[in-house]
Amino acid sequence: MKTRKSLLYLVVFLIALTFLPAVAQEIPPDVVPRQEEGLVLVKQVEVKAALGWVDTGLDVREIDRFVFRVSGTISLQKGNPIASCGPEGLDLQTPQQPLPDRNLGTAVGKVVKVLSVTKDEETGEEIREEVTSVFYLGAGAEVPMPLEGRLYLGVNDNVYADNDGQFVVVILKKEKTD
Ligand SMILES: [Ca+2]
Repeated sequence: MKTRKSLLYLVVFLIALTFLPAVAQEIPPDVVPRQEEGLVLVKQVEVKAALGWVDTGLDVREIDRFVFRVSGTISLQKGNPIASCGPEGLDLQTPQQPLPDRNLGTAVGKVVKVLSVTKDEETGEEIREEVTSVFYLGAGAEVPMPLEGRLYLGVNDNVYADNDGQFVVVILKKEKTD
């Protein structure tokens, strides 16, 4: 009886195997970087909505042009059914967001250039003087880097702790055409 059961499992497994290629094709085309002329895949980054700004680990230069493709669903308030949104965010703007004129919860990026790092003599605390430039991504955008520095990705929200879900951001770099 036991062997028959395992045989049944094996058959089910083999049938499942034959369907695997079909399943693989169902991945949304936005997530899989298409091989396009002039575009080089740099990396794919998971942007958890509850973590605030995510460091991509990429140092960019002003001459760099990146193409971002964003997918996924997040919640801007865990448990609230109307607070769920895709990379374009909710049809709502608040003055507190990093980009106040864009939708709440939309995907955004920023470049941070550190000008100086000094230590407070008394508290020992690190004082960073930096310049920041935030830009819009939505479901996808081509963005010339506004300054030289570290690239971060996030969601256009000012209260992160109550968020849930994540965006997946595919970062492609535009090759120079001239
Ligand atoms: Ca929130």
